[in-house]
Amino acid sequence: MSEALTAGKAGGEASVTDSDVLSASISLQPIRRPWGSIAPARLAALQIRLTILEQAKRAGVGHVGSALSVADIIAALYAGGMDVADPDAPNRDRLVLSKGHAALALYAALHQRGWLTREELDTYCGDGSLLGVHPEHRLRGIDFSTGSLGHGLAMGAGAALAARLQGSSRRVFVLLSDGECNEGSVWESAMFAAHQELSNLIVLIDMNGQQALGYTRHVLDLEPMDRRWDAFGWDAQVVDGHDVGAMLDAIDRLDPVTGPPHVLVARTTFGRGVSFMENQIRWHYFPMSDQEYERAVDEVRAAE
Ligand SMILES: Cc1ncc(C[n+]2csc(CCOP(=O)(O)OP(=O)(O)O)c2C)c(N)n1
Ligand SMILES: [Mg+2]
Repeated sequence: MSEALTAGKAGGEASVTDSDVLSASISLQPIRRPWGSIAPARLAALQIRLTILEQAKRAGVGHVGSALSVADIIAALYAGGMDVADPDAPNRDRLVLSKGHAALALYAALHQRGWLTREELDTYCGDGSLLGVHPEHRLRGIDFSTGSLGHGLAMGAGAALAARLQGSSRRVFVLLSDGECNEGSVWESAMFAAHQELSNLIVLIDMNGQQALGYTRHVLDLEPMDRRWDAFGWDAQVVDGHDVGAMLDAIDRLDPVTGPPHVLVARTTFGRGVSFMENQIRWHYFPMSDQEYERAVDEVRAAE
Protein backbone atom coordinates (compact mmCIF):
# COMPACT_ATOMS: atom_id res chain seq x y z
CA MET A 1 0.00 0.00 0.00
CA SER A 2 2.62 2.51 0.96
CA GLU A 3 4.36 1.95 -2.38
CA ALA A 4 1.12 2.57 -4.22
CA LEU A 5 0.71 5.78 -2.29
CA THR A 6 4.21 7.11 -2.66
CA ALA A 7 5.22 5.90 -6.12
CA GLY A 8 5.59 8.50 -8.83
CA LYS A 9 7.83 10.11 -11.41
CA ALA A 10 9.02 13.63 -10.86
CA GLY A 11 7.25 16.03 -13.18
CA GLY A 12 5.47 13.25 -15.04
CA GLU A 13 2.68 10.76 -14.70
CA ALA A 14 2.38 8.78 -11.50
CA SER A 15 3.40 5.16 -11.73
CA VAL A 16 0.31 4.21 -9.75
CA THR A 17 -1.88 2.14 -12.05
CA ASP A 18 -5.58 1.37 -11.99
CA SER A 19 -4.77 -2.13 -10.83
CA ASP A 20 -2.80 -0.71 -7.91
CA VAL A 21 -5.89 1.19 -6.94
CA LEU A 22 -8.11 -1.82 -7.41
CA SER A 23 -5.94 -4.23 -5.48
CA ALA A 24 -4.60 -1.95 -2.77
CA SER A 25 -5.35 -3.03 0.75
CA ILE A 26 -6.71 0.10 2.30
CA SER A 27 -5.02 1.84 5.18
CA LEU A 28 -5.60 5.36 6.41
CA GLN A 29 -1.99 6.46 6.22
CA PRO A 30 -1.40 9.94 4.80
CA ILE A 31 -0.86 10.16 1.06
CA ARG A 32 1.99 12.58 0.42
CA ARG A 33 2.88 12.07 -3.24
CA PRO A 34 2.35 12.07 -6.12
CA TRP A 35 -0.28 14.71 -6.70
CA GLY A 36 -1.75 15.86 -9.96
CA SER A 37 -2.68 12.61 -11.65
CA ILE A 38 -5.87 10.64 -11.70
CA ALA A 39 -4.98 7.36 -9.97
CA PRO A 40 -3.85 9.00 -6.72
CA ALA A 41 -6.96 11.17 -6.74
CA ARG A 42 -9.14 8.08 -7.08
CA LEU A 43 -7.30 6.43 -4.26
CA ALA A 44 -7.65 9.61 -2.21
CA ALA A 45 -11.41 9.51 -2.78
CA LEU A 46 -11.56 5.92 -1.60
CA GLN A 47 -9.64 6.76 1.55
CA ILE A 48 -11.78 9.83 2.16
CA ARG A 49 -14.90 7.65 2.02
CA LEU A 50 -13.44 5.14 4.45
CA THR A 51 -12.40 7.90 6.84
CA ILE A 52 -15.86 9.45 6.67
CA LEU A 53 -17.47 6.14 7.58
CA GLU A 54 -14.95 5.32 10.29
CA GLN A 55 -15.05 8.69 12.03
CA ALA A 56 -18.81 9.19 11.72
CA LYS A 57 -19.32 5.77 13.26
CA ARG A 58 -16.77 6.33 16.02
CA ALA A 59 -18.33 9.71 16.90
CA GLY A 60 -21.91 8.48 16.46
CA VAL A 61 -22.89 11.40 14.21
CA GLY A 62 -24.75 11.89 10.93
CA HIS A 63 -24.20 13.96 7.75
CA VAL A 64 -22.67 10.83 6.27
CA GLY A 65 -24.52 11.09 2.94
CA SER A 66 -23.60 14.77 2.58
CA ALA A 67 -19.91 14.02 3.08
CA LEU A 68 -19.89 11.00 0.74
CA SER A 69 -21.51 13.21 -1.90
CA VAL A 70 -18.40 15.44 -2.09
CA ALA A 71 -15.68 12.82 -1.49
CA ASP A 72 -14.64 12.82 -5.15
CA ILE A 73 -14.73 16.62 -5.42
CA ILE A 74 -12.58 17.02 -2.31
CA ALA A 75 -10.21 14.33 -3.57
CA ALA A 76 -9.85 16.08 -6.93
CA LEU A 77 -9.12 19.38 -5.18
CA TYR A 78 -6.59 18.05 -2.67
CA ALA A 79 -4.97 15.53 -5.00
CA GLY A 80 -4.06 17.91 -7.78
CA GLY A 81 -6.81 20.47 -8.44
CA MET A 82 -5.54 22.98 -5.90
CA ASP A 83 -2.00 24.15 -5.28
CA VAL A 84 -1.70 23.19 -1.63
CA ALA A 85 1.82 21.83 -1.44
CA ASP A 86 2.69 23.94 1.59
CA PRO A 87 -0.03 24.77 4.13
CA ASP A 88 1.84 27.86 5.27
CA ALA A 89 2.63 29.30 1.83
CA PRO A 90 0.87 32.68 1.53
CA ASN A 91 0.16 32.13 -2.16
CA ARG A 92 -1.28 28.64 -1.90
CA ASP A 93 -4.86 28.15 -3.09
CA ARG A 94 -7.72 28.50 -0.59
CA LEU A 95 -10.94 26.55 -0.07
CA VAL A 96 -14.20 27.72 1.39
CA LEU A 97 -16.22 24.63 2.28
CA SER A 98 -19.49 26.49 2.12
CA LYS A 99 -21.45 23.30 2.84
CA GLY A 100 -19.73 23.12 6.19
CA HIS A 101 -21.73 20.10 7.38
CA ALA A 102 -19.49 17.99 5.10
CA ALA A 103 -16.38 18.95 7.11
CA LEU A 104 -15.52 15.31 7.75
CA ALA A 105 -14.65 14.87 4.06
CA LEU A 106 -12.29 17.83 4.35
CA TYR A 107 -10.67 16.54 7.56
CA ALA A 108 -10.06 13.24 5.77
CA ALA A 109 -8.26 15.04 2.93
CA LEU A 110 -6.20 17.15 5.33
CA HIS A 111 -5.20 13.97 7.14
CA GLN A 112 -4.11 12.42 3.84
CA ARG A 113 -2.01 15.49 3.11
CA GLY A 114 -0.38 15.14 6.49
CA TRP A 115 -1.79 18.41 7.80
CA LEU A 116 -3.83 16.61 10.47
CA THR A 117 -2.40 13.80 12.55
CA ARG A 118 -4.18 10.55 13.19
CA GLU A 119 -4.49 11.57 16.86
CA GLU A 120 -6.14 14.85 15.89
CA LEU A 121 -8.50 13.11 13.48
CA ASP A 122 -9.56 10.75 16.25
CA THR A 123 -10.78 13.70 18.32
CA TYR A 124 -13.53 14.41 15.75
CA CYS A 125 -16.62 15.65 17.61
CA GLY A 126 -14.98 15.08 20.98
CA ASP A 127 -15.09 17.52 23.88
CA GLY A 128 -12.65 20.39 23.38
CA SER A 129 -11.66 19.27 19.87
CA LEU A 130 -11.25 21.77 17.02
CA LEU A 131 -12.66 19.10 14.71
CA GLY A 132 -16.37 19.67 14.99
CA VAL A 133 -19.23 18.84 12.66
CA HIS A 134 -18.50 22.19 10.96
CA PRO A 135 -15.02 23.47 10.10
CA GLU A 136 -13.24 25.94 12.33
CA HIS A 137 -10.61 28.29 10.91
CA ARG A 138 -8.32 27.96 13.95
CA LEU A 139 -7.56 24.44 12.73
CA ARG A 140 -4.50 24.16 10.46
CA GLY A 141 -5.58 23.89 6.84
CA ILE A 142 -9.09 25.24 7.38
CA ASP A 143 -9.21 28.62 5.70
CA PHE A 144 -12.72 29.70 6.67
CA SER A 145 -15.21 28.74 9.37
CA THR A 146 -18.49 27.69 7.80
CA GLY A 147 -21.72 25.91 8.62
CA SER A 148 -24.31 28.62 8.28
CA LEU A 149 -25.26 27.94 4.68
CA GLY A 150 -25.31 30.68 2.07
CA HIS A 151 -22.29 32.66 3.25
CA GLY A 152 -19.39 30.84 1.61
CA LEU A 153 -19.51 32.49 -1.77
CA ALA A 154 -19.42 35.96 -0.21
CA MET A 155 -16.31 34.95 1.75
CA GLY A 156 -14.76 33.39 -1.34
CA ALA A 157 -15.43 36.44 -3.49
CA GLY A 158 -13.85 38.66 -0.85
CA ALA A 159 -10.82 36.38 -0.64
CA ALA A 160 -10.44 36.35 -4.43
CA LEU A 161 -10.64 40.13 -4.56
CA ALA A 162 -8.07 40.36 -1.75
CA ALA A 163 -5.71 38.07 -3.67
CA ARG A 164 -5.98 40.27 -6.71
CA LEU A 165 -5.39 43.46 -4.70
CA GLN A 166 -2.33 41.84 -3.08
CA GLY A 167 -0.96 40.78 -6.46
CA SER A 168 -1.14 37.14 -5.35
CA SER A 169 -1.50 34.27 -7.81
CA ARG A 170 -3.57 32.21 -5.38
CA ARG A 171 -6.97 30.95 -6.50
CA VAL A 172 -10.00 30.65 -4.28
CA PHE A 173 -12.21 27.56 -4.53
CA VAL A 174 -15.70 27.51 -3.04
CA LEU A 175 -17.67 24.30 -2.60
CA LEU A 176 -21.38 25.09 -2.52
CA SER A 177 -24.32 22.76 -1.97
CA ASP A 178 -27.36 22.84 -4.19
CA GLY A 179 -29.62 23.51 -1.20
CA GLU A 180 -27.83 26.71 -0.26
CA CYS A 181 -28.32 28.03 -3.78
CA ASN A 182 -31.91 28.60 -2.63
CA GLU A 183 -30.52 31.54 -0.64
CA GLY A 184 -30.39 35.03 -2.10
CA SER A 185 -26.98 35.74 -0.55
CA VAL A 186 -25.45 33.26 -3.01
CA TRP A 187 -26.79 35.19 -5.98
CA GLU A 188 -25.79 38.58 -4.57
CA SER A 189 -22.25 37.25 -4.27
CA ALA A 190 -22.44 35.78 -7.77
CA MET A 191 -23.33 39.20 -9.16
CA PHE A 192 -20.50 40.84 -7.22
CA ALA A 193 -17.92 38.31 -8.42
CA ALA A 194 -18.97 38.69 -12.05
CA HIS A 195 -18.94 42.48 -11.77
CA GLN A 196 -15.39 42.33 -10.38
CA GLU A 197 -14.36 39.77 -13.03
CA LEU A 198 -12.87 37.52 -10.36
CA SER A 199 -11.27 35.00 -12.70
CA ASN A 200 -9.29 33.57 -9.76
CA LEU A 201 -12.57 32.41 -8.16
CA ILE A 202 -13.68 28.83 -8.88
CA VAL A 203 -16.97 27.53 -7.53
CA LEU A 204 -17.96 23.88 -7.50
CA ILE A 205 -21.60 23.06 -6.79
CA ASP A 206 -22.49 19.70 -5.26
CA MET A 207 -25.68 19.06 -7.26
CA ASN A 208 -26.93 16.03 -5.37
CA GLY A 209 -30.61 16.94 -5.59
CA GLN A 210 -31.17 16.79 -1.83
CA GLN A 211 -31.35 19.34 0.95
CA ALA A 212 -31.79 18.00 4.47
CA LEU A 213 -35.40 16.84 4.63
CA GLY A 214 -36.42 17.19 0.98
CA TYR A 215 -35.47 16.82 -2.65
CA THR A 216 -34.33 20.04 -4.30
CA ARG A 217 -36.70 19.69 -7.25
CA HIS A 218 -39.62 19.70 -4.80
CA VAL A 219 -38.37 22.39 -2.41
CA LEU A 220 -37.14 24.96 -4.92
CA ASP A 221 -36.07 23.75 -8.34
CA LEU A 222 -32.69 25.13 -9.45
CA GLU A 223 -32.52 23.89 -13.02
CA PRO A 224 -31.07 24.70 -15.46
CA MET A 225 -28.27 25.49 -13.03
CA ASP A 226 -25.46 26.15 -15.50
CA ARG A 227 -27.60 28.56 -17.52
CA ARG A 228 -28.50 30.50 -14.38
CA TRP A 229 -24.82 31.09 -13.62
CA ASP A 230 -24.15 31.86 -17.25
CA ALA A 231 -26.89 34.52 -17.10
CA PHE A 232 -25.15 35.98 -14.05
CA GLY A 233 -21.98 36.47 -16.11
CA TRP A 234 -20.03 33.38 -15.05
CA ASP A 235 -18.06 30.87 -17.07
CA ALA A 236 -20.27 27.83 -16.34
CA GLN A 237 -19.92 24.18 -17.24
CA VAL A 238 -21.40 20.90 -16.08
CA VAL A 239 -19.09 18.12 -14.84
CA ASP A 240 -19.52 14.63 -13.41
CA GLY A 241 -18.86 15.20 -9.71
CA HIS A 242 -17.69 11.62 -9.26
CA ASP A 243 -15.20 11.64 -12.14
CA VAL A 244 -12.02 12.96 -10.57
CA GLY A 245 -10.19 12.94 -13.91
CA ALA A 246 -12.86 15.03 -15.60
CA MET A 247 -12.82 17.51 -12.73
CA LEU A 248 -9.02 17.79 -12.76
CA ASP A 249 -9.11 18.39 -16.53
CA ALA A 250 -11.83 21.00 -16.19
CA ILE A 251 -9.95 22.85 -13.42
CA ASP A 252 -6.71 22.78 -15.41
CA ARG A 253 -8.41 24.44 -18.38
CA LEU A 254 -9.80 27.40 -16.42
CA ASP A 255 -8.19 30.81 -16.93
CA PRO A 256 -7.46 32.20 -13.44
CA VAL A 257 -6.02 35.49 -14.71
CA THR A 258 -8.47 37.09 -17.12
CA GLY A 259 -12.18 36.79 -17.78
CA PRO A 260 -15.16 35.92 -15.60
CA PRO A 261 -15.31 33.76 -12.47
CA HIS A 262 -15.81 30.04 -13.03
CA VAL A 263 -18.39 27.54 -11.85
CA LEU A 264 -18.35 23.78 -12.24
CA VAL A 265 -21.85 22.41 -11.76
CA ALA A 266 -20.94 18.97 -10.43
CA ARG A 267 -23.59 16.29 -10.87
CA THR A 268 -23.41 14.08 -7.81
CA THR A 269 -25.29 11.39 -5.93
CA PHE A 270 -26.05 11.94 -2.26
CA GLY A 271 -24.43 9.12 -0.27
CA ARG A 272 -22.36 8.02 -3.24
CA GLY A 273 -20.64 4.68 -2.75
CA VAL A 274 -23.02 3.18 -0.18
CA SER A 275 -26.06 1.77 -1.95
CA PHE A 276 -28.50 2.01 0.94
CA MET A 277 -27.60 5.68 1.52
CA GLU A 278 -27.74 6.87 -2.07
CA ASN A 279 -30.53 9.43 -2.66
CA GLN A 280 -32.01 8.66 0.75
CA ILE A 281 -33.19 11.57 2.90
CA ARG A 282 -32.65 9.53 6.09
CA TRP A 283 -28.89 9.71 5.67
CA HIS A 284 -28.68 13.44 6.11
CA TYR A 285 -29.01 13.19 9.88
CA PHE A 286 -28.92 9.52 10.92
CA PRO A 287 -25.88 7.83 12.47
CA MET A 288 -24.97 4.28 11.43
CA SER A 289 -25.69 1.10 13.34
CA ASP A 290 -22.88 -1.45 13.64
CA GLN A 291 -24.38 -3.53 10.84
CA GLU A 292 -24.87 -0.52 8.58
CA TYR A 293 -21.29 0.56 9.16
CA GLU A 294 -19.89 -2.84 8.26
CA ARG A 295 -21.99 -3.07 5.13
CA ALA A 296 -21.04 0.46 4.10
CA VAL A 297 -17.30 -0.22 4.48
CA ASP A 298 -17.60 -3.47 2.53
CA GLU A 299 -19.37 -1.70 -0.31
CA VAL A 300 -16.86 1.13 -0.52
CA ARG A 301 -13.93 -1.28 -0.57
CA ALA A 302 -15.61 -3.51 -3.15
CA ALA A 303 -16.47 -0.64 -5.48
CA GLU A 304 -12.83 0.18 -6.15
C1 LIG B 1 -28.43 29.13 7.14
C2 LIG B 1 -28.64 27.69 7.49
N1 LIG B 1 -29.91 27.24 7.59
C3 LIG B 1 -30.13 25.94 7.91
C4 LIG B 1 -29.09 25.09 8.17
C5 LIG B 1 -29.36 23.64 8.58
N2 LIG B 1 -28.99 22.73 7.49
C6 LIG B 1 -27.88 21.97 7.59
S1 LIG B 1 -27.60 21.12 6.16
C7 LIG B 1 -29.01 21.74 5.45
C8 LIG B 1 -29.42 21.47 4.05
C9 LIG B 1 -28.65 20.40 3.42
O1 LIG B 1 -28.83 20.40 2.02
P1 LIG B 1 -27.63 20.84 1.11
O2 LIG B 1 -27.16 22.16 1.60
O3 LIG B 1 -27.99 20.70 -0.30
O4 LIG B 1 -26.52 19.81 1.53
P2 LIG B 1 -26.51 18.20 1.35
O5 LIG B 1 -27.33 17.60 2.44
O6 LIG B 1 -27.02 17.88 0.03
O7 LIG B 1 -25.09 17.86 1.57
C10 LIG B 1 -29.67 22.58 6.31
C11 LIG B 1 -30.93 23.27 6.00
C12 LIG B 1 -27.78 25.62 8.06
N3 LIG B 1 -26.71 24.87 8.27
N4 LIG B 1 -27.58 26.92 7.71
MG1 LIG C 1 -27.75 18.99 -1.55
